[in-house]
Amino acid sequence: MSITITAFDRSPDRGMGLARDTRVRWALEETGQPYDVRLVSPKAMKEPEHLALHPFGQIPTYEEGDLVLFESGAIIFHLAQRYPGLLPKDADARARAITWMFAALNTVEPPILDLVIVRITEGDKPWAADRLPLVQERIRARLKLLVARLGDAEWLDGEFSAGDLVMVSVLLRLRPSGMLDEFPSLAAYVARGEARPAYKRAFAAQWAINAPEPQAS
Ligand code: GTB
Repeated sequence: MSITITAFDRSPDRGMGLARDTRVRWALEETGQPYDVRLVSPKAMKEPEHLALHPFGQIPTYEEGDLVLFESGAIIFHLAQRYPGLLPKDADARARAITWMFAALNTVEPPILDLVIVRITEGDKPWAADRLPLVQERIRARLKLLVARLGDAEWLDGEFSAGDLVMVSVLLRLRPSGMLDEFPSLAAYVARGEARPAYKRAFAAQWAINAPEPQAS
């Protein structure tokens, strides 16, 4: 059954790989599944055809035969359950890897998204300057504990898993702010994720669509 995902026709990050289709592409590459991409404009995302796939009018979506999914975490979880490569065989290790997926999405990603909101989306609001340090401190508090748990390990729990894939993808969103570099062990952890051949293929595929046009001299 062929797989089709959706992505921005032109990602606002201009190819940095921060839009959420990249993590889904990465999971597809890790599990060795070929896939097609349908590019969607911001306007088309809010039209009935796309809303039938994604109730909130966003990307990414996932279609495989009659199965339609949305939410990057759910899509990655589906791929990890269906195809080998992203979850350990041992039941307890598998449950722990799934726990890390949830931790990345529910505990680490929210304060990072708050930072994006306060710096960019609401950066011109009068409260933004007061709110910024509060959000930054919440992120630091959380990441200090993540650093402690990761320790000297290569990955969060034994072999690389879907938990690492989602955590690395979430932490990547912090890079443009410079805050990732405050945590060298996490920056190195993210770099290990980016060094995986599957990540490189996923990044290159989205770059091919989103890379800025060369400027005429
Ligand atoms: N919880 C959902 C998931 O994980 O799939 C969130 C999906 C989501 O936020 N999708 C965004 C979207 O469709 C694109 S990825 N937005 C359009 C809309 O809501 O109308 C978020 C994103 C956007 C831009 C950057 N960037 O420029 O760096 C990074 C990430």
